[in-house]
Amino acid sequence: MKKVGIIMGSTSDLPVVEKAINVLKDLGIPYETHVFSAHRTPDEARDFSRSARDNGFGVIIAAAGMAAHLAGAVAANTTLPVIGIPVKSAAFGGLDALLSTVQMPSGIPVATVAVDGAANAAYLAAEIIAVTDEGVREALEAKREASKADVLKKNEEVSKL
Ligand code: RP5
Repeated sequence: MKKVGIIMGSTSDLPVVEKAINVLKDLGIPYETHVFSAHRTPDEARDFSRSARDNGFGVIIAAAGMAAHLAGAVAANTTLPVIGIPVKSAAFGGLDALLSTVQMPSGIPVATVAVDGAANAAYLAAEIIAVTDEGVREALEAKREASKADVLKKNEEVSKL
């Protein structure tokens, strides 16, 4: 199975990124986690991105806050699908990171999830892996069924109030 690369601009992003790690663990998808900064370690970020396909990755998740150029810088150096997580910081409620991540030029897409939307980044990565992996497809479908059963149960409880 292809691996998911999870990279973040700083260890300060880790509390958000952990939600993505937990989803991938739960679905049994192999992943690697790294800290690469588009600004502080641009050479390492570029080298990782350029070699990612040959190193067995199928998709890359990139999380960054503030002037969040990491996902775009990764996308510039690979044709693997790149999913961006804009991370909320003290200023602007994460709008700065959202716009920096989502506003990519034509031809270099970054599939951007919600601010701090790390769980959905992992689910989207899983859906990409599931295009060619039957086991992951089944795991995703089981998750959706469990989520549906949970909401139906809550509906029943609420309707008795
Ligand atoms: C970004 O700047 C990182 O992704 C992080 O969200 C933000 C702040 O980084 P630190 O100053 O906490 O290392 O590059």
